Amino acid sequence: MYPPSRKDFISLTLSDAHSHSYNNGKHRRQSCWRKWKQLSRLQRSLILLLLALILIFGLLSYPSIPPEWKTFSDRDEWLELNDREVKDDLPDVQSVLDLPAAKVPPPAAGSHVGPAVGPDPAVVEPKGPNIPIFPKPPIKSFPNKRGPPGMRKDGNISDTVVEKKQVQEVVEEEEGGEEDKEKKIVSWRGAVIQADQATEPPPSANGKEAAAPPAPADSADPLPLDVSGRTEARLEAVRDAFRHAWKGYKDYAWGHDELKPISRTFGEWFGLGLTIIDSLDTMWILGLREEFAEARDWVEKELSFDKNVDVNLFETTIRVLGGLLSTYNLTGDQLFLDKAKDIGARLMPAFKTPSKIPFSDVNIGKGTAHPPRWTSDSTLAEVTSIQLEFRELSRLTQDPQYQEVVNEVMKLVHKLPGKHDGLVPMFINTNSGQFTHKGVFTLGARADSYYEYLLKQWIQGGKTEDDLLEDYLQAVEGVKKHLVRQTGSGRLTFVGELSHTRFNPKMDHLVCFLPGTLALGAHNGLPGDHMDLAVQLMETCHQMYKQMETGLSPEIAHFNLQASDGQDIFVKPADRHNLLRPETVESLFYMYRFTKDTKYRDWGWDILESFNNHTKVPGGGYTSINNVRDIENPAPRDKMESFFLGETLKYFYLLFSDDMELLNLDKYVFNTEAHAFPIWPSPPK
Ligand code: DMJ
Repeated sequence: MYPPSRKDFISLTLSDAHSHSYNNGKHRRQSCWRKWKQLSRLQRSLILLLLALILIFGLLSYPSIPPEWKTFSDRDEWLELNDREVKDDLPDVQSVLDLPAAKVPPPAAGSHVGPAVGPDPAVVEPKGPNIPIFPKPPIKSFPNKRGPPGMRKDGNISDTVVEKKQVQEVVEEEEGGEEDKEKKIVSWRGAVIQADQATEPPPSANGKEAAAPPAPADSADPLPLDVSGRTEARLEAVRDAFRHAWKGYKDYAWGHDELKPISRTFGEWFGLGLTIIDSLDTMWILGLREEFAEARDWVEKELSFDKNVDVNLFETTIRVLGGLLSTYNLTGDQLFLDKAKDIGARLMPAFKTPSKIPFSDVNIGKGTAHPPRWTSDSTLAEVTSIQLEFRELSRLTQDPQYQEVVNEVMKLVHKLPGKHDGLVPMFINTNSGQFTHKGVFTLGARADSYYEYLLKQWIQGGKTEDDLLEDYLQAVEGVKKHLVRQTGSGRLTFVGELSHTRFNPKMDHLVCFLPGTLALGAHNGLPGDHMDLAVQLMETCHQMYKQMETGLSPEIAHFNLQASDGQDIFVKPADRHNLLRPETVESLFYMYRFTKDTKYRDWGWDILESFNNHTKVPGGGYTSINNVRDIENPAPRDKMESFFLGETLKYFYLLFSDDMELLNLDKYVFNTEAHAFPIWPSPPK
């Protein structure tokens, strides 16, 4: 027995490599095996050891191989395949890098509304004695938002980054730092992630380009250049986001209710061009005059309410009636008031019920109304969050019928039994006028805007309607007593739910309107401890974004009351979606206006970046997503809600703007869809 010579071994290998015949191959495999057996045990051990060392070395050195040298993993190939499928369906998909440069915006200076009166810079001091003052929660950061920090600093590929071949691209500056984060482009299966041009210096003023940064209304000293430059860059980022969303809507969904940006088509809900109407005042405020003009044109020539269609009273009131009234107030254009009167009158049949509690649905063509098919109940928030709009319609038309029907609802609810320290059940029956499903209390879905509108109606009416104030103050006490808790570990304050005396530590993202509303109340002279609670809840809502891998909040969060395992927030798989909702940004706007604490702006900026990173779709539009915990594939839901343009982007803009006269909160009150109405100069008749 003797080992094969090196020459034999090489010739064996080469001949194997070139053989395509099964028999030859088989024969050679056998002779190879024979030769292997002919080796001494020592020789075989040495060869095996050598192979093992090569394998270990290979595994250890794999992460440092430059990305372009790596081969695709199965998952990479799968992603690439899926991208291809999406592209095949959508022949015009453009890389975001190929998009034409964003249009230079018209000056936003014309968007000032309301008389120029100095702002109220008062920062509300804690005054009230009632609420337990919880210690401020430590700010916990979630370091893995964009991949392991070590890898990011090294300039290595982060876990959000995939090779160019996969239509996933990264543009990253050599140097680290905050600004550089904003230059990243990552895309995934059709939804993208665009380099944020906003962090670039704003275009120089040449008449057509962006206006100079508005002077801060609350300060005699001009802001330092870098601060004002950043402000303008952030405002421009919001305009860019709006233009991108609008482009998608215009290209694929024009005149329909909502854009489906991935499939590049539209969704219809009521068939009223919801996105256009919801966006009108946002375009006005952002100074997007061209876009506003085309939308106005559509309202004038195409919008008709004379349609045999069932609409939801609440949604149509807050989005359509609210959007038209707000735009009329901002522009003075009679077209919008005429349209508002038309839809307002068509919604009135909803109030013809035995109890005067309105039905949920109205056929605006036939003039008939009905409850949902499965019940004669209406949702409490829906019947008590239409008041600002109907009252404003009465003021503008001098026709009291609108305000009478909605005031009647508030009167009924005010004296109705079944409340729990000011907290209200979620349903009310349209026949009996009584609460149903008693014993369940939440500030989330189905009840949220009841609380919001108690305060806002009181403000709208010049703070004269005492029943509204009484109900609001009682409700806040009820919230503090029954629903507010802190997590065991990070001391995060949250608002849970009560189900027949059982506390459920669950909070909808919708509840994140509450910090803003509490702050607004405190600003209007209500107890200072409302502001303390607002500050704490704002922190929690911020953490609901910050602790998620995508930097975006889930629809629902669960909180941990135990200190033991150190984790404050849990998200159930079914609750991991994000619908581009506005509530946290809305509250950040109020908190910034009343405290001038710039951390609220920075938190808002992080959220805008996350929307751009994980929900922006190439070719136009933003999409809601299914999984805020999966940075690689957040799973687009293919829907851009009208409130993303009507509310979320508007509140971003107002949050970043230094112009405190832009919808001054001492002169305007926002409806629950972010449409602004003037605070009445005198009490209602
Ligand atoms: C909007 O239509 C309104 O803000 C409403 O009050 C709640 N739902 C959406 C936004 O989340």
